[in-house]
Amino acid sequence: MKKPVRLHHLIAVALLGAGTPAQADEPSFHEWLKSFRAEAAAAGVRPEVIDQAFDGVEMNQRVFELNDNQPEFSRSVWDYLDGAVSEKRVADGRARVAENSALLDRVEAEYGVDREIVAAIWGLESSYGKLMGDHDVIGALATLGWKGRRTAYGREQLIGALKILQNGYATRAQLIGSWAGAMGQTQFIPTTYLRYAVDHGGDGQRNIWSDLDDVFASTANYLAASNYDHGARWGVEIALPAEFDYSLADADVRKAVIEWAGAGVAARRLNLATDIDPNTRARIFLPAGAKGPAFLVFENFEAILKYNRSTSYALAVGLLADRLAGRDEPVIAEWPRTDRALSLAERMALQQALKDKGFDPGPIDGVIGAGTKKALRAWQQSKGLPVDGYASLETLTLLSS
Ligand SMILES: [Ca+2]
Repeated sequence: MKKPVRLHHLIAVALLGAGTPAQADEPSFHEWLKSFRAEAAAAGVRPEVIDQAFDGVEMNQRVFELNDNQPEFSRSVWDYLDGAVSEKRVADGRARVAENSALLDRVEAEYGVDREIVAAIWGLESSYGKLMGDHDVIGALATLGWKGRRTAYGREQLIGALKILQNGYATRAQLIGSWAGAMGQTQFIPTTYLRYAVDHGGDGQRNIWSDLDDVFASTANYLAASNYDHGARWGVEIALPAEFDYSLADADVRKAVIEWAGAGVAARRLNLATDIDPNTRARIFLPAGAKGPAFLVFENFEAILKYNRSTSYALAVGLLADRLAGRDEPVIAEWPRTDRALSLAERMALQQALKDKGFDPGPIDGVIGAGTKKALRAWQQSKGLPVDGYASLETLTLLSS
């Protein structure tokens, strides 16, 4: 029984950095909050704004649990897509798009962002305005800023939230949102709000909570700033040639569509040679590794990733937008539904194992991002395995043996 013991040991070691163990010299939440006032003041927040914002603020223990269970990172991609692009969400989305058609058209014309993409983000972020989160944003961000794995994020966003109050963009009571401080129907975090929220309705308020003019325009404005290409697709499902070199399915390997077609890559529904501009830059994305569906993704996929760095999220936005646009194109290839998603502890154990073997995955944070995938590919290459960079339970077991 050597293997399981080794795996559990790795998980236990990785978890040491994950939770929020109390330490003797660690400040209490309120002690930390008091000390943070100087940092906020140095960032230009007036003392009376800080007083008002921090009056009665409470630590939010749920924040830590929710941070460790983000569905777009912790669930398998097929499981996540079943919920994110459910038939109900498609039907609700079509109804909400029809109701707001004129406004979505105006926003599309002004910002050059396709209305279905704006609507799909709206659907994923808040179920079209129905679920905006019910956490006190100041309390949630102060909790993240106090301790745990995301203190830098929490502190930066807390200062952002204080600036929103200082500038009079929102009242203290309005600052309600997700456990991570994402607010309103677009779920903007404070720094995103400060940079990209717009007053489209013209009433002087950037109201992403209840003014659909501002909700749609702010989302479109953010995507436009992320180089969204109007009228272009986000991606297409593809079939890979036999004997495909999976090391080419890498976020850093971008080629013109014509080059991919020349290498034997074929779209499942379109003709790559005639239906897509042959010079379009694209990369191959394998959400579930070599065993699952394959996609060729374009610049708009990268723009959606600026909104949320989860590739499952970006894929869900693209697939939902296609459905809202009337393109009923379910994914053709089968997902490996018998696999299960790795837990946070297992993802961290996988990163630690890679690091121990000399393949640097970057920070041991449980996020399987570009750094981890690169390290995983290098390890797979060294073992003569398919180089798909996919973090499965099978991979973790092999790494731990
Ligand atoms: Ca407004």
